Amino acid sequence: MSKLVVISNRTADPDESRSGGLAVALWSTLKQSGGTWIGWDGRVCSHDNPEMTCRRAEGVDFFTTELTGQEYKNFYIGYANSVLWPIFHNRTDLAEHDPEFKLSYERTIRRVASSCFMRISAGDVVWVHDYQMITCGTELRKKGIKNSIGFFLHIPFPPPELIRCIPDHAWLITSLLSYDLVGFQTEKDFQNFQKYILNYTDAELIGEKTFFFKGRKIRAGVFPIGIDTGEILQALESERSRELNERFRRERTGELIVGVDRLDYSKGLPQRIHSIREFFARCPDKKKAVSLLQIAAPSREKVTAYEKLSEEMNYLSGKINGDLGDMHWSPVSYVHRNVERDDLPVIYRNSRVGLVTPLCDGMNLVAKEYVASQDPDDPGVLILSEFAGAAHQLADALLVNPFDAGATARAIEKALNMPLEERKSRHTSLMRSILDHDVHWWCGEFLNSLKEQEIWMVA
Ligand code: ADQ
Repeated sequence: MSKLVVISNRTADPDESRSGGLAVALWSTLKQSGGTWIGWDGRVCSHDNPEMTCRRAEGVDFFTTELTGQEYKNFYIGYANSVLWPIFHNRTDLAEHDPEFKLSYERTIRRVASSCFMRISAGDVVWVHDYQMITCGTELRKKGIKNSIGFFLHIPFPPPELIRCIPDHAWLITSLLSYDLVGFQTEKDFQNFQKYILNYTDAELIGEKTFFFKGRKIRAGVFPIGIDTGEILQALESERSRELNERFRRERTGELIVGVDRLDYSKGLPQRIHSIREFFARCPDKKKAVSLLQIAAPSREKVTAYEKLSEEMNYLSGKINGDLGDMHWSPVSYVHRNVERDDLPVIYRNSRVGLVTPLCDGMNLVAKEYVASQDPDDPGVLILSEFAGAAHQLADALLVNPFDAGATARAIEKALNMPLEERKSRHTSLMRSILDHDVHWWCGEFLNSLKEQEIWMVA
């Protein structure tokens, strides 16, 4: 029987609450469809021959590998997160170019692809995910895999001028043409991809979002990722949530603004603290009546830029509290850790404003989770960066430019003063979009498009 084989850098750990949009979305998907999930287990081994280990949980076969110390340093910290992530997020200034990084990326993916090869049977549908795995399709094809292989990019695809900053960019991006279907979060990402392909490769455009390259047809498509709304409603009804909700009601005074992110420079966290400071300068009467709860999950702590961001956030949150707070009130509660996933919906529901202000983001699931967690009879207001992919779908949020602290401060003021009727009508419209395009819709759309794509070879 044919199965779905998912390949991504990290797999989810079914026993652990993990932050990270890809793991959250794929776990929801695979729990429903069943299949195989291949990826890194998050550990680094002390020898040079890591093996795949197998485990079955909730109908999913997990095949995971450790990374060697060199792979961790040069593939994961190096090429994936010190070259590709910053450049794809418009931060060429943070990119570090060491030739060893690229070699390690190539070697690591070749090793992972060899392990995958043994687990793929005829008829299986293979779905590769994200920037850490771009060249996996090429490696699988080299091994003779003829199955349908799809690729989904969770992060933005930047304009060609940025891609060109990557040494040997043609090698990297041409690898995307070894897939049968390449999926993006937004139309803008697709347009950037198309511009690159038509200007820097020999591929031809032969139809709408369809390219021809070396005897094969490659389709591209836009598949904005969604959330599992059922999981959120279920979490809200649990005993644990009821207790947490009770605690919120007992202990919190005043209105809460919430931010939930991985601690990543793409998420605009320092700018968010500046906008909160600006808000209190603009609305001094709101002091003691409003505060920001910023939950920031530790992420990629071995990458220098993330270490610096962590220090900056410690400084900024301490400084605003020192400058504006008093013995009974702090403008910002900064929580630098993962929180239990099931607790997030209650935290969102108890927050009058969801402040989601990334500087650059493929989609942003927190924006959707915040809306889906609200009480429809008394919903909170979403403030959303116009630079998040989610802004293309959630036009009824208060859209802001996160670089403009004054504009964000004005949006916070507007959100806190918004009449109930307007909150309800915005919430209804946002919910409609979130329900119509949830994670199961996303997965179904992508896999149906992949299955429809007959593998078209020129004799
Ligand atoms: P991320 O950059 O990780 O995802 P996002 O889409 O917001 O960003 O997903 C983060 C997920 O982790 C959310 O489900 C959130 O609830 C959870 N999370 C965040 N902080 C947490 C914390 N402190 N404790 C517990 N859970 C936490 C990447 C891309 C995004 C894209 C997703 C999915 O960068 O643009 O939306 O993949 O494609």
